[in-house]
Amino acid sequence: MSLLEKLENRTATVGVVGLGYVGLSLAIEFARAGYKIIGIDINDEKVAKLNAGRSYVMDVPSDVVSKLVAEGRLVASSDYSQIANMDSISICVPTPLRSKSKDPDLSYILDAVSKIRKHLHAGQLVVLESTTFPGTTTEVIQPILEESGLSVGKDFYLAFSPERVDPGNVQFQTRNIPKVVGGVTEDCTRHARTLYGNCLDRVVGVSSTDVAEMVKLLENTFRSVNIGLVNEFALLCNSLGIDVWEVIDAASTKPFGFMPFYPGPGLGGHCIPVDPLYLSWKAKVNGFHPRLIDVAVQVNQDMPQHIVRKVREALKPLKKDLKGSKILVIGVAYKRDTDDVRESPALEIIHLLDQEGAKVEFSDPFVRFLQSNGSRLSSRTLSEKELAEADCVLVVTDHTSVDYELVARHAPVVIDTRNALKDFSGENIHRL
Ligand code: SAJ
Repeated sequence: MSLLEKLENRTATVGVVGLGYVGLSLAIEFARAGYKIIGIDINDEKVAKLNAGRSYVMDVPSDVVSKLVAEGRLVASSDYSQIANMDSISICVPTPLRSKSKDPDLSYILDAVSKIRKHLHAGQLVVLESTTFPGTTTEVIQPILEESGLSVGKDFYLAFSPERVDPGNVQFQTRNIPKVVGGVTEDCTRHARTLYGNCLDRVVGVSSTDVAEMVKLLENTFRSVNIGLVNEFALLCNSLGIDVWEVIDAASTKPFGFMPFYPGPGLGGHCIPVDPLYLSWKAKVNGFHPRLIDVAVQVNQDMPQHIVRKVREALKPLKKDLKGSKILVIGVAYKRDTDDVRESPALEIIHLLDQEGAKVEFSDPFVRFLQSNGSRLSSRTLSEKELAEADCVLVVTDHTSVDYELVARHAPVVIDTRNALKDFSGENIHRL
């Protein structure tokens, strides 16, 4: 039986490499569609948890995992030789930035693909899902896999399909988020579309892996640039004494041609601050300077410094300077109602305040501890006492569960970077 037939009749054994919030969610959808799943991860703890029927991903319930494991439909391993038993392999490993140069870090992809190559055989489909710059699939992955002596489009099939998982989003989950798929050849696209089409509500085929890689980068660069625009708009409104939040709310009444974005203390998360830099890196390598992308990244990266300036300004009437002042930061996660602090602007803001000699504490219902400048801060319980003892309170993340009325009443000065205190007024409240 051909690979295409096995993919069509769901007798294929499907592999997922990288069992994080993307890979595990995808593995569950493949299993639900009837395929037998082998998951590969280098983290033995994750492998053990999954084989014990337990999930570690917020959007994947443990009872779903335990049922599939009990039925023998889902097995996890850290042994890459299992690749030989798979008919298709979807790669869902991280694509961060190098810490110093801020250039793309493909080390996770290269590690996974070089291990896959050792066990690759004719009749397999490989799909890369990790967000990356256009050209990665054909210029980086394909040559490594063809070192096996196998040829793409003839012996094995290769495609790119960007992940669009939005952790915590209850409306859009892996199954009902349209999936873009682009293959190296038409036959590659056909094989990938057959697999994903059997599992997900909608598959969108595109003409190449480059287009598929670029689609995801456009999606997230669109957000980065629009957030940069609205952050600059906030600074402009600030200088004109205009309430930017009121302007955005009123502009949002336009039923077409406008999409609201909101200013904030900066850009966090592992997608939006990263993806545009993958794109601009590739552009520059090809001699194109994407000015708009880079300027937006800079505006967003400068927001923490702007926030620290606002704290300094707010302390002046109290005859206080940052040095020695006690600052209470409310919310350190990168966005509301999540415990994820990756790239959170709060980390940069706390670092800058530390450098100015301020004494910084934080309170976040989702985050218990924070490493800052070598010391470990623990989340304070929000109380009248905590608020009153601070010289300045800084709302960085607008978690919905926080009692903002308490903050408005008892904070001597509060700088609200998220309009979380929109229902309250007072001389002590300073908005972005
Ligand atoms: N942010 C603003 N103003 C805004 C929107 C976001 O300052 O108007 C900030 C957030 O506070 C956060 C950062 O930008 O610090 C990123 O926020 P995000 O809402 O873009 O959330 P992410 O990072 O979880 O982005 C993911 C992306 N999903 C994928 O890459 C698969 C993105 O494409 C989604 O649009 C986004 O989730 C989403 O809509 O939730």
